[in-house]
Order: sequence, then structure tokens, then C-alpha cells
Amino acid sequence: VTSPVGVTDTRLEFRHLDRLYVPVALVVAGLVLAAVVFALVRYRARADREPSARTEAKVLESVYALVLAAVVAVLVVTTFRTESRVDALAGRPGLRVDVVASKWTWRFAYAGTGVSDTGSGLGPPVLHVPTGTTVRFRLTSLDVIHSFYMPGLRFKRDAFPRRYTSFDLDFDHAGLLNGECAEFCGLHHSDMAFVVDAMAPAQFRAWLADRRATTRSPGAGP
Ligand SMILES: [Cu+2]
Repeated sequence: VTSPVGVTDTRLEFRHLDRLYVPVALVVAGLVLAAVVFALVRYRARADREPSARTEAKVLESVYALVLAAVVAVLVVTTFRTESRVDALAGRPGLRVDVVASKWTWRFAYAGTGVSDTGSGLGPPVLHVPTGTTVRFRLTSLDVIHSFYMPGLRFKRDAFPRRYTSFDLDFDHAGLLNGECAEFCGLHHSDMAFVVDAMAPAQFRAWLADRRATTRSPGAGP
């Protein structure tokens, strides 16, 4: 087994898993239902028939166990392969964003720029990212366990105090995404939302330059 190549689009990865799991689940559900209905009808109580005293069916049971084991093996191997691809860092990130969760907000800091966003009383913090660029995230928490969750990307990672979790993501479309904390973390857990603003790279560079200028000379901005 070679070491996994990191992927940055988790939607696609989990869609593939979905397309494997759902048919398997449907077939299993169908077989179970069919077996139950068959047993109910075929072996229903009848006045002229004694119940069978047979307690085992070795061949049938062995086949059943083997098929079950094979299905489980396929699902486990496929799932772990996907997980290791998703967990592996893709390498060569174009940008690093440090994400710090705390009760009850997020802080997004752009490594090496001095620019960060913690949100304000007016609205949730905004995570700005360039599209088409691998972004390396380094996630941690200041207090309790939170969870960095972007439903639109099908991506979720827990944020632990005194521990850094790194992952790489690509944002292919410009636009807004919703984010939230997915780990109950206290009174204002449900307010712990953020917004992801994925921008074209040129726009992102302009935004960052603008923010750097205002960060260096507070109050001098427009
Ligand atoms: Cu939280």
C-alpha cells in the first residue's frame, strides 16, 4: 500500500462512498424484508402441520456469514482508503490559515500577514479564501472542544485545546458558504457560526493587501 495522496475536495470523496453504501444498504434491507415476509407466509401456523424441529442449516448459514464478511471487508477497506486520502495533507499549500475556536466564536488568521478576523458584534467572522488554491488550515481551540463544520463541503474537523489539527482544502467556486460549530460547547454554541467567502485569487489578493494596510495603520483606513 502506497502512502495516500492528499485530496482537497472532500465532497467528491464522500459522494463516492455514498454511492457504494446506499445500494448496499438498499439490497440488504430488501433481502431482510423479503426473508421476513417469506418466513411469515411460508411458515405460518396451520392446523394440519407440525412446526419443524430443525435448528440449523449449515450451508445456508456459512454462505450467509461469508457474504456478510465480504461486504463488511469491502466497506471497511474503501472507507479507510477514503479517510486516509482526506486526512493526508495535499502538500504545496498556497496559503495557510490558522483557525482558533473559542467560546463562542472563530478567529481566522492568515499566516505571515498579521491579518485576522474574529467577527464583531454585528456579524459572524468571515473566512476569506482564494479559489483554485490549496489552503492549509491549522485548527485549534482556546477552551473546550469545538468542531469546524462546513456543511456545503461535507467537511468537519474537531478543534481541540492544546492540539493542532492540519488539513488542506480547495475551494473550486467563488461564493459564500455557511459554517458552524458542530460540537455542543456551551450556552451560545448555536450562535457559533461563520461565513466562508471564496473569492477569485486576484480579488483575494486585493482584499488581503487592503486588510494588511489597515492592520498596519489602524484608523487610517477608508
Ligand atoms: Cu463551539
